[in-house]
Amino acid sequence: MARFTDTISIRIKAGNGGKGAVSFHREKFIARGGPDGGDGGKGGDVYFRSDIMIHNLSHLFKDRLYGAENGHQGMGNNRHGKDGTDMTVRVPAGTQVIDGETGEVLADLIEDGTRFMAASGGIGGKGNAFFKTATHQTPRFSQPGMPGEEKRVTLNLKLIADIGLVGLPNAGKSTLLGRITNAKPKIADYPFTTLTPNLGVIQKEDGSTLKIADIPGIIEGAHKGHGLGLSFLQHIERVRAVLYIIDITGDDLSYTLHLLRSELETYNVELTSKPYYILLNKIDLVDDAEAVEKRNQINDKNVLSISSSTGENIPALLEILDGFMEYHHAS
Ligand SMILES: Nc1nc2c(ncn2[C@@H]2O[C@H](COP(=O)(O)OP(=O)(O)OP(=O)(O)O)[C@@H](O)[C@H]2O)c(=O)[nH]1
Ligand SMILES: [Mg+2]
Repeated sequence: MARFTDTISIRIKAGNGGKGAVSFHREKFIARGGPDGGDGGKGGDVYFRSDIMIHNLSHLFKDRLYGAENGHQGMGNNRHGKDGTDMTVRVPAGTQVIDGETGEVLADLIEDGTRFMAASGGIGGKGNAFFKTATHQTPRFSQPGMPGEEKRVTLNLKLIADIGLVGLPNAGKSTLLGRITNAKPKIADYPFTTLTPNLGVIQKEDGSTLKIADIPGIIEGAHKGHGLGLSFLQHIERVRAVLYIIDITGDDLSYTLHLLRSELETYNVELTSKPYYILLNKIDLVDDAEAVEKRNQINDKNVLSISSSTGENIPALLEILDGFMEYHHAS
């Protein structure tokens, strides 16, 4: 699996403008032709373009220079130089482009296919033909091209998902993601199997999609850096709804829920005011009596017991997810 990269700093440089040409018209039997040096071409621009097929920034290299082509020189016979080819850096949807010096957010490429010009190419210099005047018929000079813009930018990816999965390590978040979306996350019977966020997509029949983010497990004290900390919560900051995944075989489910919520709250209180559902996972491991007793430990109406392994109650979960999307559109 490609490494998940949250943030990276790179350099960008637009192309310089091409130099204008110094040239004089030559033709048989015409002794002294006029100036015919064409203008230089414009330097290429540097763009960032969001692409939903890319999920992280790991294809980019830290501190590398991403440059566009310089404009070509003007030529004789009034031919203009070719413009330099643009450089387009593809980034995942959800990438912020931040000015490396001022820290200003230059662009937030949320929608798929959004293009942002981050550095513009220099214009080409004028050829000597441009400088011909009534009193100065034979200018022997031309303009150089303007330099292309150059800067350092930091790219910061905040995954864009509709729904975020939150739970203790080993609760079955990744198993659930693998069951209901196209994602194939790593699943294992030990904590912190997931080290970097996974994004899964549910493709609906009407053509719409529902994106779900599976993030590393959270433990008590995560806000103090315990476990993997909380920084990856930035990837679910923009979700529409949160699913708390709790292992039903655990001891005190109410405490687990409280712990998850208070960690989220410490990070960003908005996360706990979003629509949510509590999923008691691994129901296949308990008998009916225990399932009822565990369910009653949680004093909340938004609770559903499921099994990510056997698929029990997954259809009901999918209906709840649809409800979240409608809720969002209505609000
Ligand atoms: N019996 C049963 N086992 C499950 C169920 N869901 C997940 N598991 C098992 O629980 C273990 C942990 O599952 P994961 O999906 O890796 O858990 P996670 O929450 O993503 O864990 P981290 O990535 O470490 O935070 C694996 O051995 C899964 O096979 C379930 O519904 N029933
Ligand atoms: Mg996992």
